[in-house]
Amino acid sequence: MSEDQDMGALIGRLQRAKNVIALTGSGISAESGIPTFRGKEGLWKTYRAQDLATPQAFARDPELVWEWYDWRRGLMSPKLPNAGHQVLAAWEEAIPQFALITQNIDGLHRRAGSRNVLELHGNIWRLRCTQEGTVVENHESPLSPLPPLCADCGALLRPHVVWFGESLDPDIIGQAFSLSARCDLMFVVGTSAVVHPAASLPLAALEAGAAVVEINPEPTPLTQHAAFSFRGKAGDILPRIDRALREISRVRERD
Ligand code: BJW
Repeated sequence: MSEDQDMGALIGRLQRAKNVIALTGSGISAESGIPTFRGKEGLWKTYRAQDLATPQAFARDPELVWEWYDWRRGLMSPKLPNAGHQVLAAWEEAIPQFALITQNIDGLHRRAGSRNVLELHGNIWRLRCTQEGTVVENHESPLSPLPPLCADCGALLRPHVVWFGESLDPDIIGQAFSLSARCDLMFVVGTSAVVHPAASLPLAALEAGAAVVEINPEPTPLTQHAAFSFRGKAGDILPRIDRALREISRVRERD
């Protein structure tokens, strides 16, 4: 199928769909200047995940882990949402049953205007008390003191993110699975689709008979199952899909 035919078929599916989901990963923020994890320029090329993104690493050396997160907060702080985030924010308004699920912790979907975002892996702008479990919003960059301490009890704070080997918030992942099991179209944007349980969401959607639309410059383990595969950057492809959708809706309204 040519890309034009693909686009036409996708717009047809999108217009007929009752429940639409977008599942995003770090690739959607790459064009905002935030590094991904895997791949040529990914964070895990320079840092070992097990040294930084596990509860064991934090228990061993909280200062080292906090230095890394503080560095990433500094890097993310001036970054702005890109055209890909903006299209998904617009779809929340334009598509009646639309849900946005992200693995990203950078907060850029909310900054783009998305209001209902299921953040599977937490948010780097929130800190959690290691004693009391209370969560506070904090945008200070750089953080002082480092590592930060709880204002109420003085215990160590940790980033409110999900590390390897930790469970996801059961409410959030529960909602994500129940939405996935009743969607008819799922966009999977900018994720290598290897980290579970997030990578199981498209599989749940497929099992329920949904069509998966993958947007990624590189193939992933999901590609073979995708009904539509757009090999390119989210900041190019999502606006193209959005323009095609608006054009067809405009023609329909006119006729
Ligand atoms: C573009 C682009 C552009 C570039 N446009 N695209 C079942 C099977 C096997 C293992 C497990 C399993 N269940 C659980 C596990 C263990 C583990 C896991 O999945 N490991 C795998 C690696 C094998 N999962 C867990 O531990 C999870 N916990 C859990 O399940 O608890 C219960 C349990 C524990 C242990 C055993 C069994 C059960 C927790 C996972 C937490 C992940 N946390 C991180 C860090 C968050 C905090 C932080 O940022 O510091 O989350 S790891 C990292 O990976 C981050 C991401 O959200 C996540 C996914 O990465 P993502 O977003 O896909 O990024 P990349 O870099 O991988 O891909 C980027 C993509 O973008 C690429 O494809 C590019 O091509 C593309 N791209 N530019 C569009 N412009």
